[in-house]
Amino acid sequence: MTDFAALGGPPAFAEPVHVGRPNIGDRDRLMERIGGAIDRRWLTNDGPLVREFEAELAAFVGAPHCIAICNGTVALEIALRAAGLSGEVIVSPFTFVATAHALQWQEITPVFCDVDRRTHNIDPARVEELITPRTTGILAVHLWGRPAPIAPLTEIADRHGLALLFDAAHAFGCSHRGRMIGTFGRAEVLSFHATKVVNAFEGGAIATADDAFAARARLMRNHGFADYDNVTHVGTNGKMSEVAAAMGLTSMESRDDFIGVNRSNYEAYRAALAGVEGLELLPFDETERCNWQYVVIEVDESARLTRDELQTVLWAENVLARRYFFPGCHRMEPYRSLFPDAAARLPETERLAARVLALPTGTSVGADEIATVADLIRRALMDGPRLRRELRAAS
Ligand code: T4K
Repeated sequence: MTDFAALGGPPAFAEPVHVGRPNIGDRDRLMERIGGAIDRRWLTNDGPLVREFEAELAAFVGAPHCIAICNGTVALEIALRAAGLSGEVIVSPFTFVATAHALQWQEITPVFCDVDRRTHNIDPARVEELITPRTTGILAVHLWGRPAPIAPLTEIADRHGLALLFDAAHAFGCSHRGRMIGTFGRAEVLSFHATKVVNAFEGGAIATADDAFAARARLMRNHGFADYDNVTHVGTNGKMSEVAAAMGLTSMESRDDFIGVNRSNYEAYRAALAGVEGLELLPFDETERCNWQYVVIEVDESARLTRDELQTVLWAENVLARRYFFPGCHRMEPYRSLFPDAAARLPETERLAARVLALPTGTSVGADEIATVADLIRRALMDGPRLRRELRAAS
């Protein structure tokens, strides 16, 4: 056995092993669909592939309306607008920065609410104390595909007359109490980015049961055009292209296979990492549907390396494990400058942002890679004191 690459040994992998390698479905079907779009000379603007993709999404999620959008971030922006939000919106800081940016981009103030240390989702017990006369809504994230506390948030939103929206970018294909994510709140926003379980290269969607909301979102997606020459609403260009929908449809056809691979990858990590001191693999509720898209470990104080030291060791081995979501939105600009005292109010977010590491999974990662990654983690933590000493001496 050679030494760790961080200490001069050869890396375990010759090529980088990424967290977000796209799942690729049936190439022939994809090319056929793209060819059809080219033959039709209909490339974007509510084309037939986009409509078919929307119908597939609506049937799968069980939402009356699924509006395909060019990406998840613009889908969030349009959903916030269609819900008429302004002033302040309560949101988790432990998320991809797009969640907060979608608010700030529209001059809505994101009010960061701390998360629950166990679920990593917004803590409903902390939401109410952040409501002010300027609050118009709550934007909750189903982080890692684990549903946000939907029932308590719904109760709080109803009692205070607030709109409740969900950032479901991680949760396509997941369920809560037997009901699919995409059917809760005023609307839910999905992402079909290349790194997601189902992808459209870039893509997103708004799922809602509210007819008027859906009609507004559709108008806003296409510059507010209700008809030729007739603009009835402020809007943007949130349209999905036919090429993106071709990928989305093809990806949907392999969805169950992708989820199956994610699940077996997760189980392989679980078996290989069992009993490693100071390390917890984030669990999922196995009584619900789950996309198993993120394999997330928490490295706690009893581990022999910090999360950052472990990441350094893994990166040297070409294992590009990611510190999702470090350092927390509240520590990124413009929020760091706008809310310099936020960290003190967000102890659980601070704690998690220092402990969490996402490991490579998806269809480009197989049993051998997982065995090697898990073995590296196990050996690194066992050899922690020596690694720490030598890494410090070298820096
Ligand atoms: N809300 C939440 C909670 C989200 O997580 C996201 C997106 C959004 C909203 C916004 O949805 P979109 O507007 O993106 O539809 C990546 C993704 O770009 C982003 O979509 C995703 N969340 C986030 C969690 O991950 P980065 O900054 O980590 O991307 P990057 O370029 O570092 O890529 C991640 C890994 O994937 C790298 O190791 C490289 C690998 N990769 C990436 C791409 C694009 C590939 O191997 N092939 C590829 O084609 O954000």
